[in-house]
Amino acid sequence: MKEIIEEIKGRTSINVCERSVKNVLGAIMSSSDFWRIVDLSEEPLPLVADIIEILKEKGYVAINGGITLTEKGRNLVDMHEITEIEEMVCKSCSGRGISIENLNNLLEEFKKIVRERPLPKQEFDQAFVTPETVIARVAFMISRNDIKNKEIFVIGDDDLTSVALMLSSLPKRIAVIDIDKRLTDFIEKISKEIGYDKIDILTFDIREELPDYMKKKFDTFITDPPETIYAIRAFVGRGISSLKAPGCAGYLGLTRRESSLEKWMKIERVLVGEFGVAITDIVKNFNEYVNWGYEEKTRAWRLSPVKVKPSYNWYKSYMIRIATLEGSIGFDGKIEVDEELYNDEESSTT
Ligand code: N4P
Repeated sequence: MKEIIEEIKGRTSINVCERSVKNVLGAIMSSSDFWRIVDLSEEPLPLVADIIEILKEKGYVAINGGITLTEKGRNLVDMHEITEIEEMVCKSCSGRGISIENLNNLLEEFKKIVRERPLPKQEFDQAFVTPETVIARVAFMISRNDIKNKEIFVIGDDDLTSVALMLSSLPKRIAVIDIDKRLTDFIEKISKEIGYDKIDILTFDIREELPDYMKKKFDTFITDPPETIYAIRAFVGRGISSLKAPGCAGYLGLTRRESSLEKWMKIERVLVGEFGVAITDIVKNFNEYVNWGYEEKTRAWRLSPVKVKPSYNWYKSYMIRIATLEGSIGFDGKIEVDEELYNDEESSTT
C-alpha cells in the first residue's frame, strides 16, 4: 500500500492518502464503470484516473471495457479489509431530505417550459441540473424561509432556477445574471410569456464588480460556481456582497468530482474565514446534473481509462447553505483571470 501511494504522489499534485486509494478500491468492488467509480469513491476524477492507472500497472486491476479487480487485487482488498461502498440513499427523497410532493404542479409546469432551453456550452462550464433538482432547491429554500416575500439573486443560471422561482410566484422580486446571452434571452422570453414582471435580467460577466444598485439589496442568493478559488470569490463573494443584512442566506453547489478535501477545506476557509459567514447546511449529492453532451471534448474523457460515455447522471454536487452574520463581508474587486476561472489541477469537466 505504501508503495502504491508513493507512486501516485509522484504522478499528481493532488493530495492523496491511504484512504483515497481504499476509496477507489472499494468503489471498484461496487462497480466496474469508471463514472460510477468516481461517483462512489468521492475522490477528484483526475486522482481516480491516476490511482486506477497505477493499480493497473501493478497488476491489481484489469481494464477491458470496465475496471475490475484481478486475483492479486482481490488479495489486496482482503488483506486491507477494504469493503464495497454502499450509498444507502432514501428512495422517496433521493437523499435530499426534502419532499417535493407539494410542488408537483410546479415541477410539471417547469418541465414543459424548459423543453426549449439552450443546450450546455463548454466555454462556460455549463451543465444543467435535472428539473427535480431545481424544484428540490425551491423546496429546500422554502424550508429555510429564504423564498417567500424575499428578494432573490440568481448568479449564473443555466439551471433556470429563476424560471422555477417565477413560476412559484413566491419571491417578492428576482434578479438573475448570466454571461450567456442565450440564457438571459430565454429567461426574458419566458417572463414575457407568463406575464411576470418582478424580475431583472442582466447579461453579465461575474469577473466584473457588481453594479452598486445590486449591492446589499437581496435576502437570498443562489449560485453553482465552477470550483476554483477565483470562482468562489467571484460567484459566492459577490453573492454575499449582494445580501442586505445579517441573517440572510446563500446557496451554492460544491462537488467532490472536481475538488479534493484539501480544496474543500480551502473553500470552507474562504467562506468562514474571509467572508465571515456560517455554514448552516451541507446536503450530499443534492444536485444531479444531466450529462452535458460535450463529454468527449473534456479532460475527464482524456483521463478516463475506458472510453465509454456515462450511462447515468454520475455528476452530482452537495448543496451548501451559508448565512450572514454581523461582520460578514463579501468580495467586490475585479477578477483578472480568463480560463483560470474554470480550471485548476483538480477540475476535468470543462
Ligand atoms: C460542471 C457543473 N462541466 C459540469 C460540466 N458546474 C456548474 C454548472 C452549473 N449548473 C459545477 C457544479 C458544481 N459547483
